[in-house]
Amino acid sequence: MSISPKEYKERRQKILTHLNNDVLIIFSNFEHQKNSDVNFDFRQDSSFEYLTGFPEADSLLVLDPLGKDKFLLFVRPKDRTREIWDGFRYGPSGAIKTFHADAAWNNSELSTELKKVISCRNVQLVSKKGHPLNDEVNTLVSQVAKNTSPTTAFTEIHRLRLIKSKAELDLMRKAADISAAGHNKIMKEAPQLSSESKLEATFLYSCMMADAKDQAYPPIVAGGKNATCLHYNQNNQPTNPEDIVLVDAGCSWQNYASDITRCFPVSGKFTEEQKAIYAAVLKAQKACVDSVKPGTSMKEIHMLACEIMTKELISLGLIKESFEDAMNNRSFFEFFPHNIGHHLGLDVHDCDGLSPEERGRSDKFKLQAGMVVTIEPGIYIQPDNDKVDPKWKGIGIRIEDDVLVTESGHENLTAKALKEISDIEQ
Ligand SMILES: [Mn+2]
Repeated sequence: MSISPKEYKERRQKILTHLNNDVLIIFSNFEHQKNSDVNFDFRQDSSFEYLTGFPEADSLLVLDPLGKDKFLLFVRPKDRTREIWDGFRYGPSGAIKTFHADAAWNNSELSTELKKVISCRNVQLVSKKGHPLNDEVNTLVSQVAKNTSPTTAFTEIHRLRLIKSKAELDLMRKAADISAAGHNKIMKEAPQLSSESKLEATFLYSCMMADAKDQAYPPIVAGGKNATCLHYNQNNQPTNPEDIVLVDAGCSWQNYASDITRCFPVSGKFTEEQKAIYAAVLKAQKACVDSVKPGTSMKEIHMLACEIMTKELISLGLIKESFEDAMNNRSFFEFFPHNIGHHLGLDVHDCDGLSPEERGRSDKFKLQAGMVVTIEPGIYIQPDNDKVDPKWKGIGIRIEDDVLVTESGHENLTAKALKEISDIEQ
């Protein structure tokens, strides 16, 4: 299971067609130092990955629609010493043989070979500060290219990435299944685990035992009031039996992300207040998942969540206004200060090369079959919210699934992760 060479080629073909006569230059990612000679885990640049599948740092992709050779790569040279220390490198010959580049060179040949391609041409380029070739490429472009063009091809790549192919969906299903199993495992083992760290370890263990070594983003494992911090990721506090734990975690599989949030009581039993908030979020979440279909917009789904949760918050006495006033005043915002969800794919917050409107904040942009979005309403009652009865303070609930838009409606890719109150308590 993986993306075929044919599919990579089709992706490049679409971008080559889009370019007219421009040359496109895309940097790979580069190694980021953690300390001394230790680097952070390397992760390929998503758009570079999308068009090449080439996994190495310090590379450069050039697409030339007018050239005899259209798919060009500059890569790290074969180097016996570096390979003994750091591992295998494909080198230019591997880039051609395994990744089907039309031509490939060592990075050191950049000045002569790239110069030939871009001389007197319009170039589309997004700089990547810190990449070892960044300065050289920018200097060359300013010296020998005709001009730089607006970077429409980058936007186009993100537009293509919005719609997932069958092969991409297979990878995303795999990631979703592994993550769902991880969530179910920690839910089950939580009563025996006394800290956020141990819960996180259990999730990571479950993923890695399924050979998913990478997480799509750092897990959020938030006990008690820590769950009211949206991107809490210290994950280092003890958990108490009376706490709810919010776990927002998802592995990636061949760079494709999953993104699941579940909340459960450490003891296995919700208190009345926890259960009431959980039920309110679950009601909104299920209605929103059910509303996913082609032709609807993320904005509409967001408003549905706001309406349902506003009604619930009014009936629980947390909002003390009429429904109309509460909606007009956006009173829900204090409890639900984020969007209903986001696109999911190579990136956890996918396709950020598109405007927020095109990613879902405008009614104009409708969901289409093949898109994958998260649906993740939440209610967070800040510990310092003095307008509410103290019994509610510090409760934070979010429930998140990954939902594929299909021709006929939707498919919940993460339905296997338990979320019904009775299932959780069992
Ligand atoms: Mn998410």
